[in-house]
Amino acid sequence: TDFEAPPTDLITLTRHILKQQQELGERASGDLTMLLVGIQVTSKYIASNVRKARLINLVGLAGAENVQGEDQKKLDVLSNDIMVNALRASGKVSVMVSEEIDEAIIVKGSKGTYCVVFDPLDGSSNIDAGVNVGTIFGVYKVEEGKQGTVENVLRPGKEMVAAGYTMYGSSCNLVLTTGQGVDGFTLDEALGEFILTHPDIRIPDRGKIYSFNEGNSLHFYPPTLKYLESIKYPANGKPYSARYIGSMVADVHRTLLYGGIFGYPDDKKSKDGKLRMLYEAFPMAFLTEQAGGLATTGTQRILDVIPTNIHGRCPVFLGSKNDVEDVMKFYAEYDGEK
Ligand code: P6P
Repeated sequence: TDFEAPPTDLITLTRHILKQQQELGERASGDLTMLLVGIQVTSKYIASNVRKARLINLVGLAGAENVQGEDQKKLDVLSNDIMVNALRASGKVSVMVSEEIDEAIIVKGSKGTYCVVFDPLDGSSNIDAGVNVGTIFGVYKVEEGKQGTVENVLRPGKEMVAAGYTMYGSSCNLVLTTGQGVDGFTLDEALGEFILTHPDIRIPDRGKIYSFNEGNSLHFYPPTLKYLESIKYPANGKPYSARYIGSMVADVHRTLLYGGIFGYPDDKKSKDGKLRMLYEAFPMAFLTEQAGGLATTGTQRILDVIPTNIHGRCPVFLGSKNDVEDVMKFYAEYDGEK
């Protein structure tokens, strides 16, 4: 018969995380598992709100009143509140940094041993147009014997123990690394479970797509301009294709799956670029490297950069190994004005 029996050995995100914990044996306390399960719940809740945003008038500017006359919450404010409350409730977190909040949140009296940095709804300026948006998060472990303070998050991205994003689009995809490769999950809304659909994501060594906002070309430094020239007018007569969604989670997700390069360079207008280190550049660089790609500022590995400010920015070029190496060559040759 052509009836296909439903799968009976579903690997849910929870099962996947538990398996990784079991593989770590005694070394794993289970705290990271509980933390990631908590983050998973926030992604499901944000997904349901993004999905119905227009229907329940959740898009648009904060401060306006909705039909019930309540203070309307912009979707990213709502997403932020969901994450802060869930992370606090997990009891595993001592420090939080959110793109939506100026100061770091030190969780009073927490015995939590993790610090979570996150952008609750990255790309939300696109949401009114129905473009994919996402949650990006990174996790540091509080160093032995230290109290949770802001210093615990002013650390290079290479010290993160986990990172991931959830993309809210035609389907809801959660992509995660705990330093043992990258795995992608798709939300089955009927089950309310993230199901493993993209095990062990590996980015191709070279792609055919470049993803830059070329509207900033007027301000680009020569290495960026020369690199773009080299793939738009290549000697082999086969230019790259341009794809730019303007929502980092969507542009990085496509880059991880299809290969190629995503860039948000520093330029004369934005001396450090636009993307934030802690909760945009570091998590995406961690994921990219874990998938076999590279992530550079142009002159140094992104994961080696040490932030001095929790909302500090850095230039980003990430994606297929060979494509990112091409960019680095143009930067290495350049000794001009920066
Ligand atoms: P631009 C969205 O606002 C965001 O922070 C990232 O998600 C995205 O990659 C970038 O900014 C887009 O910036 O200047 O190209 O609109």
